[in-house]
Amino acid sequence: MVQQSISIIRVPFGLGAGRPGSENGPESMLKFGLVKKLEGLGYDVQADQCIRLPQGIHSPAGSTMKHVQEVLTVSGLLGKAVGDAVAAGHIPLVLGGDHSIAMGSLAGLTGHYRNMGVIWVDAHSDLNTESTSPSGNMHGISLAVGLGLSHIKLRQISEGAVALKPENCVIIGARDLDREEKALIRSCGLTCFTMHEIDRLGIEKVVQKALQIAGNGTDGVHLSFDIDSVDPIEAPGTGTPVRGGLSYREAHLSLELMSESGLITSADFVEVNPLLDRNNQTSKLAVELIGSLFGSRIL
Ligand code: HAR
Ligand code: MN
Ligand code: MN
Ligand code: MN
Repeated sequence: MVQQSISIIRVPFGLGAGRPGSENGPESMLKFGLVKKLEGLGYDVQADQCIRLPQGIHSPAGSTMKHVQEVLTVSGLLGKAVGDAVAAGHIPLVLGGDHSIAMGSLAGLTGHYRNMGVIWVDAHSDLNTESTSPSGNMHGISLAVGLGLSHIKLRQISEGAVALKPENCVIIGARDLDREEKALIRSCGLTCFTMHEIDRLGIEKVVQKALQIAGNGTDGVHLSFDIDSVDPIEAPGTGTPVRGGLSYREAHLSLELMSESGLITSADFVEVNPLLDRNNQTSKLAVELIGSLFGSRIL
């Protein structure tokens, strides 16, 4: 059997979040053994790629959204790197950084996967737009950008990118939604499994349904995993923690089921903030969870 290759793409960028620290996420995940873990699972791992904001990129002051130029520049570079990884036959694994970088992943990926499904695991829905964002933080609009609901379009980030179809997009783990985000979720046609549905149905059913929706007629499924989906008891090192999240086992089981499905063709792991962490618990958890996605099992 041919050995599968994973291209790890580090994105030490945190200007899309409201507080600093997530730019240190990639180094921290690598420091706690990510490459060894993936190699131990049988993959050929490329870990040399790092997307940095070039000097001299600054957004004009006074606009409602913060650091738009910085986010778009990094996203453009990331889109190119992700597209190259897919073209080379590798699985792109993007390490954030804050969740605004998902715009770059989606832009790069949809150039190849024209009908891509997305599973967005997050305490939030990241469905604000320029006109509804309460914070001006770009990490709160990234899924809206992916769906073509923002003024910012994927095709201005990467040439040839196309908007996601809401009927193939699923959010899992939501528990902090702004008013306009709720209205959008009800009207736009995507599926949102909040913590309420997880409590009622169980995480196994929820993930199975999610895989069915994201995999239905699509040519790839991208997992965008925001570590704040996990309960802050397990993942305190993140900028916008919200209580009542996925348990340690629910988080692992979600990724184990996605792994078993064989449907996931790329992934982001974002919002790990080492500055806010306790004993590196969150970075270590992220490494473990990535392991589960790529086939690590208890027995
Ligand atoms: N909904 C809020 C906003 O748009 C909070 C976004 C929280 N940030 C994230 N995204 N970590 O998942 O500002
Ligand atoms: Mn997010
Ligand atoms: Mn979040
Ligand atoms: Mn809120």
